[in-house]
Parts: sequence; structure tokens; C-alpha cells
Amino acid sequence: MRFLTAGESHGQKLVGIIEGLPSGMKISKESVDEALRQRQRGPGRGGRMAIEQDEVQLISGVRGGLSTGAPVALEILNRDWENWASIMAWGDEADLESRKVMTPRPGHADLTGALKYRTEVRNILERASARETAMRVAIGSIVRQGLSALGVEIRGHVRAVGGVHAEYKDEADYWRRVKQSEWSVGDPVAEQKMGERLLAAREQGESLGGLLEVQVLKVPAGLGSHVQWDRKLDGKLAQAVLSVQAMKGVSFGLGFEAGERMGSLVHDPIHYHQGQGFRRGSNHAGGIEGGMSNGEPIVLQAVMKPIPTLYQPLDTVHLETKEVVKASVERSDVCAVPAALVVLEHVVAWVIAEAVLEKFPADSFKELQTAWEAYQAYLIL
Ligand code: EPS
Repeated sequence: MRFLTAGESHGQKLVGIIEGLPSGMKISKESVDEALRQRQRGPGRGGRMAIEQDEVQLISGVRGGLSTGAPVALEILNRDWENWASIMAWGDEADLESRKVMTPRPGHADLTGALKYRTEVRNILERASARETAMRVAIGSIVRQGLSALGVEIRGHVRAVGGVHAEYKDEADYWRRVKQSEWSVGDPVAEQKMGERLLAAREQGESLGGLLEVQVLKVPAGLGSHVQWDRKLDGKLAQAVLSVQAMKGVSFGLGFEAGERMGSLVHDPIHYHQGQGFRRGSNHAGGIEGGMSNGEPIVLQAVMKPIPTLYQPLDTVHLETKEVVKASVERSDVCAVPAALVVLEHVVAWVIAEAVLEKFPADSFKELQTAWEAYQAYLIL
């Protein structure tokens, strides 16, 4: 299974193609649209989100609510394109001057992209923009629906924003609050402080990053493989997570703390439970050992840096005059951590779905389900 996306932030639309999706998989456009709505939410979002109302168009590969096995083509329109049509036009008539960027923003792809591609900064920032993640959420949502039909659950929460940490309790009440929270945190005290931190950041022309966590529940042991470097599940998840704009680090389970402890306080003792198979007394490994899922929940954390566009900009160099000036200010978000969480859940869904199909190759969802159920039965023997 593979996918490709195309589209600029202020271009006409975002497009995507998924190839290799088994036939006979239930696909709900409403579920995709709901995921897109979730991605647009969050208290730190800027003016753009008031313009967009993301909605997917399913162009091919789905008929009567079921995948056909043919490539699935998708589109999401950029409403803001109306305001950019002359600037983003593909022909000679394009206005290449009025939104030209000569003062690259530190922390953004602006400067390095312009040097590498020998092109104007706008051509870089239009594609580097996190707008592109709308399509990745749509694509992830399609495969997530298949995973959900197999019983796999993916959930996430924000652990910290701008240095304010949520107190995490792995209990039903915490997760109920996460669902209701605009920050995607289950700790109301932290939520309040995050709001205050956001107000202060906005007033100071600053931006905020944070820490995010995604969990994958009810995955069997044996996804991924130890035999080759590029088949390891944690490696693939890390790549997918770090491909999301502004992500600077990823860890699993105990994460970096594992390097601080003695081995006996890191590794998870193995137990056997009749009817459940092999289980662990703890989950410090974050559900992955030897590049394979071990049957415990997969738990990964990621760190997101603050968005590079600052309303109180840092110094940069003017690309023509080489003078030190202030970086350009593009309209932007102050904090997009809750939105990024939705993106992470969906890129993780893609990697898990790929790993499922690698373990259980199938042209139809029925075939996949049969192999999946037989394997689950074998695991608890
Ligand atoms: C982004 C800048 C802002 C964000 C955008 C990412 O867009 P604009 O330049 O139009 O104000 O809102 O995010 C999205 C459009 C989105 O859908 O997430 C950037 O420079 O990366």
C-alpha cells in the first residue's frame, strides 16, 4: 500500500492517491470529514482556519460505501485559493511579485529550500506548510476505518504545551475529558494554565510547541520485523511522526528515561494468562521490542517545536541586499499542538495499516479479516 499527496497551501486544492487498499472495506466520508474538522480545531489557531471548512471529495476507488480495490483518489479544496488565484496561477499571468518573500523565517524551510531548489521562497513555503497535513489526515482516516473494523483503536492526548504539563492518569475519566477538551488534555488544571500561556504568547508575538502522545490499542504481537533495518515498526513510526511539520523528536514507552535506569527497572516481565496469551507486567517498552509489536499498547511521544512564524520576528538576512533585517511575518497560528495530535494519530494509523498488510497480504478485506482472526486465535493458544 502506498500514497502520494500534492498541493500548495494557497493553491486550488490538495490531492491524494492511495493504492493497494483491499476491496470491500467500509469507507465513511462523514468519518473522514469529522477527522478533518478535528484537525482544524484548537485554541491557538490563526485566521486561516476561519476561512477553511475542510471536506473530502472521494473521486475514485469507492463505490456504494465500499472500497473497490482500485486506487482511491481524494481532494480537499482550499477555500482561501479565491484570495490567491492570481498569485498562485500556473500560467504567465501569475503575479510573482506581490507576495514574494525576501526575508526567510528562522526555523522554517524558507531559506534552505530556496537555496536548494534555486527558487523563490514562496514556492518553498507553500509546500512546506502544514496545510498539506489535511490530506494526510484524510488518507489516514480511510485506513483507520479499516483498522477500527479489525478492533484496533488509536487515541492520543496532549501531554504539555509551552512548558505546562498535564497530569496523566490512565483511566476512563481522563480519556473522556481528553475528548471534550479543546487542548486534548484530560487535566482541567493544566488546561486552564495552557490557555493562560497561550494568551501571554499571543500578546508577546510568540508561538508555542509541546509534547504529544499517541497510543495504539489492541494490536497483536508480530507487526514489523527484527530481520531488516527498514522493516522495524518503531523505525517506521518514528519516520512517519518526524515527517509531520515541526516535530523534532520521538520516543517510545519510557523514552529517554530508559537511559537513566538500571535494566531491571526498564524491561517488562513476561507473564502468561490462560485465554489471553503472553502479557507484560508493565509497558516501559511502549509495546515494541526488536522492531515488532509485542501485544501491549504501542505508546509513542513526540515533541513539537513552536511554529517558526513569529509576530515579533527574529533577525534574518535579506536575500538580495544581504542586510540583517527582521524575518517576514506570514499569517500563522500561535499554537497548533492539538491539531498536530490529530495529524500524528492519522500518520500512525497509516504505518500500522501498512504493517498489518505486510503481515497479512490481502486483496479483499474479507481475506484480511480471516487471516487476522486466525492469527489472534493462534496467539492465545
Ligand atoms: C501555515 C500557516 C497558516 C496555517 C497553516 C500552516 O496558514 P496561512 O499562511 O494561510 O495563514 O493556518 O495551516 C493550515 C492552513 C492548515 O490547514 O493547517 C504554515 O506556514 O505552515
